[in-house]
Amino acid sequence: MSATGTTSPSGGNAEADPSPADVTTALRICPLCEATCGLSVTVTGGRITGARGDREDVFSQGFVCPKGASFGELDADPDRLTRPLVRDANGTLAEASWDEAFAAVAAGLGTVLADGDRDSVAVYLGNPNVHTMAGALYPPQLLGALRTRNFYTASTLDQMPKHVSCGLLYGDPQAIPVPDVDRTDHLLILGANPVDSNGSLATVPDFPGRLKKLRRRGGRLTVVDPRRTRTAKLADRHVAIRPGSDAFLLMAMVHVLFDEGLTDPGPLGEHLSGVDEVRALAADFAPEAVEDACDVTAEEIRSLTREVAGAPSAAVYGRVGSSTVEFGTLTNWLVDVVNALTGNLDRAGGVMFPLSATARAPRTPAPGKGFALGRWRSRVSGHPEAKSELPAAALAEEISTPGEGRVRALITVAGNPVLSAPDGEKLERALGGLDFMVSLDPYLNETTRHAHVVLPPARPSRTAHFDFAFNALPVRNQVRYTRAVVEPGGDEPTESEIMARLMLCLGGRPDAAPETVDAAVVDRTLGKAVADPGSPVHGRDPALLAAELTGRDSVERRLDMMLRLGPYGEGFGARPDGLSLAKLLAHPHGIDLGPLRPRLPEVLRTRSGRVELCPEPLALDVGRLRGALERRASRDGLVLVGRRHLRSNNSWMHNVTSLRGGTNRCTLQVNPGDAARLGLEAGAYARVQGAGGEVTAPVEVTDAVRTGVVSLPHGWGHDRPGTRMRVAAAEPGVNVNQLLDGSLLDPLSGTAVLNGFPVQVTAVTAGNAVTAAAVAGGAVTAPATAPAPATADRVPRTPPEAGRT
Ligand SMILES: Nc1nc2c(c(=O)[nH]1)N[C@H]1C(S)=C(S)[C@@H](COP(=O)(O)OP(=O)(O)OC[C@H]3O[C@@H](n4cnc5c(=O)[nH]c(N)nc54)[C@H](O)[C@@H]3O)O[C@H]1N2
Ligand SMILES: Nc1nc2c(c(=O)[nH]1)N[C@H]1C(S)=C(S)[C@@H](COP(=O)(O)OP(=O)(O)OC[C@H]3O[C@@H](n4cnc5c(=O)[nH]c(N)nc54)[C@H](O)[C@@H]3O)O[C@H]1N2
Ligand code: SF4
Ligand SMILES: [Mo]
Repeated sequence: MSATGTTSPSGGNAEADPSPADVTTALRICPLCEATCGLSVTVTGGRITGARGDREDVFSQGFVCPKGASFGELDADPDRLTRPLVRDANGTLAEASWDEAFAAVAAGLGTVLADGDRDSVAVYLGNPNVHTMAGALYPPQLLGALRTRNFYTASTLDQMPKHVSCGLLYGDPQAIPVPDVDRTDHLLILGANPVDSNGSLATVPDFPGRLKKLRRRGGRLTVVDPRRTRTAKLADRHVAIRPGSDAFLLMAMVHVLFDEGLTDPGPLGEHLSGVDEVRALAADFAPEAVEDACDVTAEEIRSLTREVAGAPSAAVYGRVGSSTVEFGTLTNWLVDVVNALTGNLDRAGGVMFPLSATARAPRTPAPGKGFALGRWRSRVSGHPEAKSELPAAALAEEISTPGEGRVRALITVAGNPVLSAPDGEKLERALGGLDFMVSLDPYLNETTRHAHVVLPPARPSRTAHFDFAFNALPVRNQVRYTRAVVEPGGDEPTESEIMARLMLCLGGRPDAAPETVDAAVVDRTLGKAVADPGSPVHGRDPALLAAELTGRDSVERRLDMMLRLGPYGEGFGARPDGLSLAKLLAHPHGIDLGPLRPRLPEVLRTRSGRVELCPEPLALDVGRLRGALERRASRDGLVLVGRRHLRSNNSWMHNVTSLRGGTNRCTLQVNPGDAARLGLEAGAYARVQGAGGEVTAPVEVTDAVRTGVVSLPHGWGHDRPGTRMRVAAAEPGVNVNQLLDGSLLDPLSGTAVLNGFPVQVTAVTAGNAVTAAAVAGGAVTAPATAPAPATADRVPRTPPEAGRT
């Protein structure tokens, strides 16, 4: 195993001295959040011993956060699996060879598929899929081969409302405009906390620094959030809205825009349809009509609207807190409606469509096929599909409800839905009843412990990185690629190789070479390209083009092909200065492709060829919003919202010692007024009850949350037996999603309502019958006896049911 540097002039990874004591530096793009910072890592004897921001990175320019700085520690986590696990005849998971593991996958999936029901195999793709090359390259083929309708991802726990609203507005669910943070005069953020999360659906390295720069250059920052977050603290104006009511606020802003004659779409106007329909829909939502529902005064709504409309440029940006809510799709739509009506859609300083180096090259604008929703429905509850996905919240019932079409096998890739999705206990019971489950994951965790086969990918230091997903969302167009920092050993397949072999298992060829999967894609893609009159390679011989591809493995050759055919590509000789893998390797710190540029109408794929500002499904859903207005104003119970911590990442980074502790704890934040009313004391325990169960967590009294709102972070609850995340298990926290029963969804997108749902909170006192076990199970304090570290070869098949506390 040799450490390799990526800073040689060739950009390649010049072979370094193989001596284990040798210290080299190498570049690696950080895969831990959407900011995609360039890291410069120190490698000592094949191990990462340091990580800092790469100052020469064309995009992140040296920025790094505590998670990126802990890249080496995460990479070397001793709890990370290094060999596959296969469940033996006794039902215990034991280490096996890769060939044995793939044989077990081929047999397990083969048996279920042999019955001829393609929907019986479900796929769940978790969040890190968007942070790996493999997650972009193989799932489309995997799903194409399976042709299952049981396709689930973390998107329906996150951003599906944005895909649906963009699909309807622009005809393409991937056409997501991002706030032009560096040039805007006014940034209005709803339900996002980029100072801690570093942004999402907006790839913005050093988001906090850029917000400070915005303020310094005289721009305004407004933050709408029921919590006074670290982002809100940077703002000129913080609007502590009542959770779940952003759709009302934005509707009222639209109302004011029309009412006060502030609409001014500018040059965008000629590409817009549906403006009058939107005006009519907003008629009922005057600020005075919504102020009680939002708990924001009509006066403040009006002045906020005037500020946004009056700014030379403004960008409205909403994320998780505006998405995983009852009116998530409406809210995401209204964000872009305000952007469009104020002329800020597709202009510098507004929100803009990035252009990735591996995207399809721009074409002459023309009407497209549009975006269809609800082409099929889920078997049990009849949820409509969105983007071919069914709601993650419905996976459990699709497994556990008998009948034709029942899910009997599950493939999870980089997902932990037992903690991330509503009602993990129900999902766990369902997983226990599967005929077969395979998980591609480095950890034995709350979800993967149910698998029959666990396939751990090579650690990130041994994996190349290219951001297929996030290069489509950057605040500035750019392209970067980093090769593996340490050469993978022979028995450490990369995620790409594992995914390719998984595909081959489906075809009954578990032992075929993984490269054949990539070669087939290359053949198909080039075959299409040469047949396309708009392509620079039109009419050429695909076999000769394939022979031109460079790269040291089949994945790199695919990347080379995508770069060459892409919008900045060299087009196989057609544009000699253009991009190719070789060119990218010659620029190890990346290539800046310039500021975002207007892209309308070329991005549009709607049937009309216009921005359809008032699509019918959304117009209909406004009826539901109107109905809720009455009920809302009078509601006075407590609702729960989530939060993210800078040193945490969903459910899977609680195992990194240096990121733990301090303020990164699973506490229930309560406003002092509510605490006094409910008799809750700081440090004492509170019982939180919701429709799906209850949890017990320590109370943190803070005026950072508004009244009527409590906050508990997600991704905790590491107290299950049979997992192997020893550091996380020592301080497990509680699973906030156990408070949900999975029935509360944004109906258009199938996205779970994870924010702004009703809870009851009571103080836990000696007298009110909370058992010691309940507190220990849910406590954040280390239980007297930490769960024994589960060894991989002693994991019970059906874990004892956790039972609700
Ligand atoms: N209450 C509440 N719930 C939430 C949220 C919330 O705000 N509040 N947020 C939601 C959001 S935004 C999201 S995205 C979802 C996330 O939902 P999931 O994606 O289901 O959950 P994660 O916790 O991100 O789990 C990631 C899994 O990937 C594994 N992993 C890490 N790196 C790799 C890798 O390189 N390869 C592979 N194969 N596996 C890897 C980890 O071990 C872990 O098992 O959670 C959602 N759940
Ligand atoms: N450090 C860290 N970084 C992360 C992650 C992490 O877990 N930790 N996760 C990554 C992932 S998967 C994602 S998707 C992104 C998410 O990135 P963000 O969307 O920035 O993340 P959150 O911190 O969940 O911000 C949501 C905010 O919405 C607020 N909120 C809740 N309900 C409402 C509401 O009804 N209205 C309004 N206006 N606000 C509301 C919450 O108080 C919270 O501050 O972060 C990514 N980056
Ligand atoms: S901000 Fe995100 S990408 Fe940058 S170092 Fe931190 S975790 Fe990595
Ligand atoms: Mo997410």
